[in-house]
Amino acid sequence: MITNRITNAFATQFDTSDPLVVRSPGRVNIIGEHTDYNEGFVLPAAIDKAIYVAVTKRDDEKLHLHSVDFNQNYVVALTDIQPTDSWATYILGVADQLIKRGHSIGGFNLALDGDVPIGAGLSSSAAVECATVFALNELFALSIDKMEMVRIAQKAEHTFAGVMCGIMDQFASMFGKKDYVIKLDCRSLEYEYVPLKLQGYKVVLLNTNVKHSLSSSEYNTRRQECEQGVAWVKEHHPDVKSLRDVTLEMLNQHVATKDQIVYRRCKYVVKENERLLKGCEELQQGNIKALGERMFQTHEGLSKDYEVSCKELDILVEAVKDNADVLGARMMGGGFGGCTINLVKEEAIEALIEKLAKVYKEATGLELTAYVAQIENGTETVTQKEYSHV
Ligand code: GAF
Repeated sequence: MITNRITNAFATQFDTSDPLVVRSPGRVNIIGEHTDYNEGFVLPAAIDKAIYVAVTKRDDEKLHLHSVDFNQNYVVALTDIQPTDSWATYILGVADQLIKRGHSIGGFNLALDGDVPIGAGLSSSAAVECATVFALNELFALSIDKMEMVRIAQKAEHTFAGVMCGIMDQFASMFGKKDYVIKLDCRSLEYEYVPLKLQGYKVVLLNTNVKHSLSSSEYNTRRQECEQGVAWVKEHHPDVKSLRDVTLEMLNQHVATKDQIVYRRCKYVVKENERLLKGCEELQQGNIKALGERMFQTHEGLSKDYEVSCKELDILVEAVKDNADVLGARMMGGGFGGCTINLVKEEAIEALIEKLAKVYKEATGLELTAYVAQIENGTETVTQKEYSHV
């Protein structure tokens, strides 16, 4: 168990026991991709793969960090925190945000472990940030509410990882609820828990096991392209603040004439918001077949218009398109690698994975990894009882 492993590693590294242990999960997103930073809607859920941190206070003003996975240490003074290109940057980013926002923290020991695959589009970085901010909030009794913790985690990603992400990943990790997806309005931050009732179908994640290096630079470029589209519409409609307020008609009139690439990006986002609202209604009505079809449409848009897919993801979606046991499939998260999310009939999962692994290997030479995702609670403290192995 990871909780045992992390507490053992903690005791070995820091020569002290009984740390506070916090678990923060990765996430899936059923539909609503690249809509969060456009003030649209998303439909994510926290899953049963999670990051764990174990923390204790130190008497000095230093941060002593240890990654169990990498078997590496990182030590820095509180006054000297800088971004790095290692796993430590997400933790340092959170500490930096806390300090900048005037929260009083001292030195601490922190061990990091977990089973969220890195680079799989399941938001391992958001999970590290959320686990860290939650743990430090407890450790130093900072009284920060959950929504503010989400903002701190998101800002850490912007400033220390350089990805100008929206709020979805950190929100889902922090606010997840067992067996529910979250319909989040990324403009007002109002949210609703919707039961994920899949009637004999399961959420299956197929990991391409690739992460193309473009992912963060292209992500930031997409954000700018959307902002450009909004700026052009705004010249004629001053009330428009984001793509949330934009219609296809506005895009046809004011953006298509200026730049076809920006037009296609914006068109995808406007349509995706519509798909999410309809797809969420369908989920609530139990019409998951219709929701599944929308997932295929989302993939088409992400691949052709938003251009954040890649050969490996397209192969996996194409391979299940005409399979009666798969209601829907699409790439998930930022893109350029990572996982596809699939709604698959429970009895058919094993055979499907076996078949796809062969197809994928033949087409790409790569191994396919598959997970059946369970929907779990968001960030929480792991009690002493849960991790004690005596
Ligand atoms: C990444 C980002 F971190 C999210 O904010 C979101 O934009 C997602 O890509 C795409 O929907 O996971």
